[in-house]
Amino acid sequence: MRTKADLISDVSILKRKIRAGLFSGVFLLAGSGFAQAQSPARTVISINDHWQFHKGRSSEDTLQDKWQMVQVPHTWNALDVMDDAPGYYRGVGWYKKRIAVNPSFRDRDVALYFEGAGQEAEVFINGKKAGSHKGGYTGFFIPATAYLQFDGKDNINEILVKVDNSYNENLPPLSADFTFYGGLYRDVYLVAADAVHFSFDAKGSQSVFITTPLVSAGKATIEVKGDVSNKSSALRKLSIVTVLKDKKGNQVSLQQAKLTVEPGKDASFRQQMPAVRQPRLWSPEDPFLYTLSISITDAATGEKLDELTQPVGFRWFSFDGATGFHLNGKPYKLVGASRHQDYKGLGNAVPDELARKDMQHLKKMGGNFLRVAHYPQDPSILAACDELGILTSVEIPLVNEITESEEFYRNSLDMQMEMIRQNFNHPSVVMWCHMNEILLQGRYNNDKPRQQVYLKSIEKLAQKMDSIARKTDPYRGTMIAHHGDFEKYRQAGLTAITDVVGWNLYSGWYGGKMEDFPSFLERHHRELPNKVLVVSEYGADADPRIRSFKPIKFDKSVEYTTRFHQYYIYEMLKRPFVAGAMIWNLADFNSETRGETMPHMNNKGLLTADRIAKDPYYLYQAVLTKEPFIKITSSSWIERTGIADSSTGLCVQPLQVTSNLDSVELLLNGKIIGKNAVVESLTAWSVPFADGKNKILTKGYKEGKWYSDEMDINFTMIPYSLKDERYPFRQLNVLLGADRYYIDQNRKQVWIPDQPYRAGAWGSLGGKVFKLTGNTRLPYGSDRAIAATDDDPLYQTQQTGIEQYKLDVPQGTYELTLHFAELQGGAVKGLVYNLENSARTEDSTSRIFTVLINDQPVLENFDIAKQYGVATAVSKKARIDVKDEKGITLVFKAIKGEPVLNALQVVKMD
Ligand code: GCB
Ligand code: CA
Repeated sequence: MRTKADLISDVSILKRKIRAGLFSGVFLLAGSGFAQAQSPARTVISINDHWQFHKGRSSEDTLQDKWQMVQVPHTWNALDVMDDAPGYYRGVGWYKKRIAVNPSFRDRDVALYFEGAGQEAEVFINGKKAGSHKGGYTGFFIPATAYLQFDGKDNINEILVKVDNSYNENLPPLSADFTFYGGLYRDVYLVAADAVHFSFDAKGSQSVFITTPLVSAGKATIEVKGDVSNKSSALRKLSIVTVLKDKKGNQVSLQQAKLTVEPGKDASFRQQMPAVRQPRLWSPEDPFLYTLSISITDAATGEKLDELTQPVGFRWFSFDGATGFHLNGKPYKLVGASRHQDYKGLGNAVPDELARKDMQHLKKMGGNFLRVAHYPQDPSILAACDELGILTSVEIPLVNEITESEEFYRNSLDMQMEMIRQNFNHPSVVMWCHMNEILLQGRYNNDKPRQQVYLKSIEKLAQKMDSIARKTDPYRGTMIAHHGDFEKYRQAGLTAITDVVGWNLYSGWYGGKMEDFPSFLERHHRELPNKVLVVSEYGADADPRIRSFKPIKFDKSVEYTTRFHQYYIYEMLKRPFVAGAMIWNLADFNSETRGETMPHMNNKGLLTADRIAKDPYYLYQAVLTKEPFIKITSSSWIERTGIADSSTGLCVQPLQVTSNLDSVELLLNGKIIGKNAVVESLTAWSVPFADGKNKILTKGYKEGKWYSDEMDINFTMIPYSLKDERYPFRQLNVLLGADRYYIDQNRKQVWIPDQPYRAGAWGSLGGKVFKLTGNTRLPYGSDRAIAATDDDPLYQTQQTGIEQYKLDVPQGTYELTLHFAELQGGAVKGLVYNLENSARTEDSTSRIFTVLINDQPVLENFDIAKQYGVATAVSKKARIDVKDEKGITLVFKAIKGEPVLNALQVVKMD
């Protein structure tokens, strides 16, 4: 991985693009998150612009140049989570801004609304503390009236926000496979309401709660509850008027109720709306939304004092241990993904447009479900799910472990209540989830009695959360997501608590083999037949730059992961008792502590971190969409390379197509290669590629129509013999000790696996593929992040004990680059997700060697670790004139230990 400076330009370009509207698709929403349509009764306006920001303990660092102008959404961790230095800033940041408040707001009740601040916030208005909030993933009001200046030239007010993302043992999340970004990373609003208004809820909701207790095809009932505040000094007689309208604006139900509120007090109301006959039901296929407008009017004058609009979707659902999930009376398999909220270059400070786009990607794939994991996300996400017809579960970040303290419990329960109240009215939500893999970070392993106490504390907390969820919201299901240790969770009592039991399963990735997956499902069904089963996570990493024709577990190739998903989804589709399949994850996301081929990233996304589809995305599109679908799976792999066959001069490589048609054909440059049956949504051909452009067309037929996909593949042929006149030798890029291809996206170069030296061609002599001793997970190479490069996979594999490298190139001038990294030695931090204990101290290997190029010593007494450190990229470039028929020979002479070579590139210069 590289350093900050390189990244800054990317981020600012992206930000500029976003501001220039490049990403703003047309997308109109009824109630898009927190913001409300303006009404004379309530003004809601963002105050995202022109904040002054600085990092540090004290706000008194007032040196002007320390403050930097930023726009909200903002995080201070957009860059430092990607650099080579371990860790990221977890501390205090200050945001300061002056706002002019409309003089007319003098008679109103004003509050600030923060959609989210990571992870704790204190808000000061004109120098006085106005409020605070704990927890990075839910919104909160800061009542502001008492602190603001409304008059004359003093109506300029200073807002100062202290935000803190330091570790706090009493605040979830404590540890997790994602980054705990700091900052004001979601929208901030100013809300000005009449003195009488729907309460500024201490739990951050709109104080209006809609339920639909009975829904059928024939009729739907609606109940509305809420809270009203009277900040005026008089007793107020009010009427609450609730109107439900369909999409065309026709009124379908109306209710009014009287409410009297004492001065300075709050009062609650509850209304039963007249039932709606023959409601148009909400479903993924037809996400029909009604709009509920609820207003407070003065009973005497009829003046409208406040008004809110909320979406209403009529649907009913149920869960069943044998038959899974049912929506509107029909069995309904939930298939979708989880989403983290960050985006390439932006951290978690992502504008609403990009959040909504994520939901469009999920919908387009055919997904009908979003697991909002591992924490509540921006309000625009659930608003988009309501609109698009994506069912959801939402959870709080109780991940891996808990702290057994009253404060931790209180913060957890507060978060849960905020989550439920803030997201209550979204028809898309069907489950509240309490925890994720809470037993992963085992504690007290050497003190069993203490461990029992810890496990009891977790069970008690889970029980409590479950009963609170049921009481607060009787119409939704509850869930906990566990990791794949069946016995552990059952014994801890955690599988008995919720309606839905989620399992995060990774057989065939972190451990075991894919075939263990169905037996786990069967075991659950046998032993917990009444518990609804969802696979709350499954997935495998696909680094979009890594391809393999011999895919193997943990090689990070897109091909392995495509096969993994094909296997998993079909095993789940076969079993009606599996209610849901939740892919981990919709998009690649940041996890600062991770190493592997793309350090700091979790590559299990169906999309890249900038939302480019990887092969498994298309596979799901074929599996899930009803309309005929056909797609060249690896359509993003445009630059290919390979070695020519000695007789034909062509290079045969597989090409995969995903489709929901029964059979499809493949044509290369207009000539039929073959017609294949599609098996479980995939099929492949061996395609004889020629040097240069190869036109690929695939097509299939259904009910009188052809469906097709096409692409051009640029193939760079490597001659079988380097002196073959048909393909004048140009360039060769070789990865040693690897069975995979690496696509360097910046330089548009493809690196191919090494071969043992073959006369007339090229290859290594002596040595063996580097494999970490005692590691059962990695097929070859190391998973350590490599410093000083973006091309980590170039350096993560090597040939150890190499004696020679020979290239039988024709005469000419060449540039030869040798890439090295010492892969072993020192302490390696473990990653708890790798289940087997990956933390280790590796024996340091000392190696000193000399490299000769055509008998000339070019690297003498080369000691990689000593000169550059372990896991650091080193490249050495040399120019060579080949004047005879002997080509290039590299000789590696051991002085101490074994010589190594990680990658090699040779380019013909003339
Ligand atoms: C899990 C965790 C999730 C991780 C995922 C992974 O089980 O719940 O937070 O990101 O595995 O990729 O390891
Ligand atoms: Ca937002």
